[in-house]
Amino acid sequence: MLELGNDTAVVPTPAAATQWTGEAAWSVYRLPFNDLLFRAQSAHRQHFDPNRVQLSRLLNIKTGGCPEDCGYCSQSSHHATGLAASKLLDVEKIVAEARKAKEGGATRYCMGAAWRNPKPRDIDAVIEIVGAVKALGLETCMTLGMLDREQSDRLSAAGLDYYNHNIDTSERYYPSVISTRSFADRLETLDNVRQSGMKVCCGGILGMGESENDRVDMLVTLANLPEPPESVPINMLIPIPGTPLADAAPIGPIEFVRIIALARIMMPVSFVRLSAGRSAMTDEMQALCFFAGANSIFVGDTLLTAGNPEDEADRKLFRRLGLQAL
Ligand code: SAM
Ligand code: DTB
Ligand code: SF4
Repeated sequence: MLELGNDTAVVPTPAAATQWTGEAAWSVYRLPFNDLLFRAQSAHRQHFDPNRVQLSRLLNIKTGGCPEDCGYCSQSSHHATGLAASKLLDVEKIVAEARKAKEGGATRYCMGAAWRNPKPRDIDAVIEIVGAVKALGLETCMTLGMLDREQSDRLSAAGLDYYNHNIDTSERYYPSVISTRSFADRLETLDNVRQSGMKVCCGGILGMGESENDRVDMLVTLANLPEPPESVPINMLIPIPGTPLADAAPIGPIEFVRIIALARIMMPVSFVRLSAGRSAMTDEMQALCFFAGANSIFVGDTLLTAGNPEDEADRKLFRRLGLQAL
């Protein structure tokens, strides 16, 4: 249970380049809500325009049939979700979708493939895709599973701007969600991506039955990476029928907003993305997330396989809140 701290003056904030301890992060997390949000909004204003939100758009370039057993995922071949598997999409189809995304205001195009890791011929194909999407003037991001150093070097040389690879939860809770790869495997790929010179997009999912401590510890791992990720997606679990987490107890909105605020305080110069799960959030909850320091979203009515708010709903929300696309 959350115990509210009542002495805000003694709550520590590590100086830049200092490692966060679990205790320090927890003592910020448990601040009275108003103090936590004030701190998060103050940190946000030091580094960002508080009324600008970066827009990314996703495309699933290879759907389903994935050999990993991630307990949340519609695309795992271990779960009977009824999703049909596809092959890698043609570059022409991807470019046509990317062009529409750009016309809709997205500045970054994120492409996901349901692979454990890319095979050599997959890398050749995605390198062609990176070049074609970049030629439209969009930033590119890909999430293709585990990468070895040679693969990440090749993607970096091809001009891929970001690589998304989430740690998903705390190291302690990770084996309750995924058994086919380890937390250490995730960190190894993140290290390869960083060493290759690409920007890192790394976050996780809330609402998988983890404790509040697990959520805070996930942020401690992210903030303590040799360099924090430039982009931190915070997903709210979209429960998928047929997966082991289909009936997970939903996370409360206040607990969700606390984690967004803590992410903003612990990684003040990173973009914090309010990612999957917005369709199940009220405008008020999203408004609180933006106030707590979220400054990026996915736009478009589909994420990879699951739904996301319609463009018109997001336009209306931005008008109501006076927000503008970055
Ligand atoms: N196969 C690649 C991998 O796992 O690294 C990339 C695709 S994977 C679908 C990208 C991320 O989406 C996952 O790491 C997870 O954080 C998020 N995600 C997947 N299914 C989700 C769900 N049902 N609800 C919320 N987030 C989800
Ligand atoms: C991330 O953290 N969230 C995005 C992106 N990275 C690739 C994916 C969300 C997937 C939501 C479930 C689905 O569409 O299947
Ligand atoms: Fe595969 Fe990624 Fe889904 Fe895990 S999250 S099952 S690795 S597509």
